[in-house]
Amino acid sequence: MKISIVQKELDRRNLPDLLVGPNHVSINTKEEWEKVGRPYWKKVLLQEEYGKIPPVLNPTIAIKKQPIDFAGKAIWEEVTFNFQKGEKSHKIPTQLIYPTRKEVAPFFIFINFCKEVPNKYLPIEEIIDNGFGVFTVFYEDVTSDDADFSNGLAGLFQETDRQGDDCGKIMYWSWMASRMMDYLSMRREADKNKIGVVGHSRLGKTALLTAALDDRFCFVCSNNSGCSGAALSRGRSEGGESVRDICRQFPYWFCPNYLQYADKENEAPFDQHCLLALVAPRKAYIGAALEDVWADNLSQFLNCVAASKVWRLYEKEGFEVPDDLPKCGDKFIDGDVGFHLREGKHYFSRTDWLIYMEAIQNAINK
Ligand code: GTR
Repeated sequence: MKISIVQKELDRRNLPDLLVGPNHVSINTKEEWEKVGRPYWKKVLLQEEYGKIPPVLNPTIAIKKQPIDFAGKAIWEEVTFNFQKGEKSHKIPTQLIYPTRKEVAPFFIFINFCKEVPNKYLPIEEIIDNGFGVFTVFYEDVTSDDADFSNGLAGLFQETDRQGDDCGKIMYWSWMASRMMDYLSMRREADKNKIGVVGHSRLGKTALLTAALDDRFCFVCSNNSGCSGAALSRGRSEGGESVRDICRQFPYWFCPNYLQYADKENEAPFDQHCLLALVAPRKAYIGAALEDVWADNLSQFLNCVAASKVWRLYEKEGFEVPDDLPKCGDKFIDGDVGFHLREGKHYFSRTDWLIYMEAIQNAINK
């Protein structure tokens, strides 16, 4: 891959070297990556940005069949998870929808902003018509999107005021996606080697974190995730969200340790390529929108290039891209890392869904 223009832009970012582990040890093979590099970057990101992973709880499950809908094309079940910890418990309803005409289907685990089915971000018919199933949860049923850690899952785990590497809300949403994976991988309707995680915006950050931590997910689609998601923080583009901006408005998404990097992203021992690289050698698709300046398209694109170093340890290309900076209409989905830049604003649109499904189908059929 010839990447001189792109490389120049990337060099300007001065990123921490992914292939240098603790005590300056260099990482040269996929075995060294798995033994040293991967655990090291995971530890850094948990300690400094997202917080510790809450321990696994095994829920009890209740299933309520919904009437066959969507022109008879889909079966729909409400699956309620009941988590119990000591005296406390919390119930989370999720929706499982899969094609009637297929015995097993590839699946999206979708952490969503909306509760109803279908909804503006969840085009059930397009998903079913493309042969996929979807297992979705409304994120605030997991825990609220604010600084209150006494409700939902957070209320089960966080007993005192948060400090240090106590996790933020993104980690709770992500934890739930992994519990949905526990369940879905036992269902015969799901092809368990073809389950991915998808989310938009703050939930695109959540999706990326989920796939980074849980290698049962064979792909991730991180839509318009921007700062603290797919976008590199160092050298951000004009108008892009900074670590200071996000920590001021949404400190509760992260662990308290992250706040020290406001205006100091250049001093952080990590950048967001460390997160994306943890997905290797699986598939990662990053979606951007032209008018979504806040999510910093160039920094999301450059991350795809930077993180590909780790895919190459697996003798995979990672991101396959011509030597040019991204422009509207670009759709690079042939590699293990994909990126598209569509027209329009910050949104999870049909266009994004169709591109992700095309990318995944191509990968599955290769
Ligand atoms: C913005 C936030 C972004 C993005 C977005 C969203 O206000 O600054 O990082 O996550 O919200 O989740 O809708």
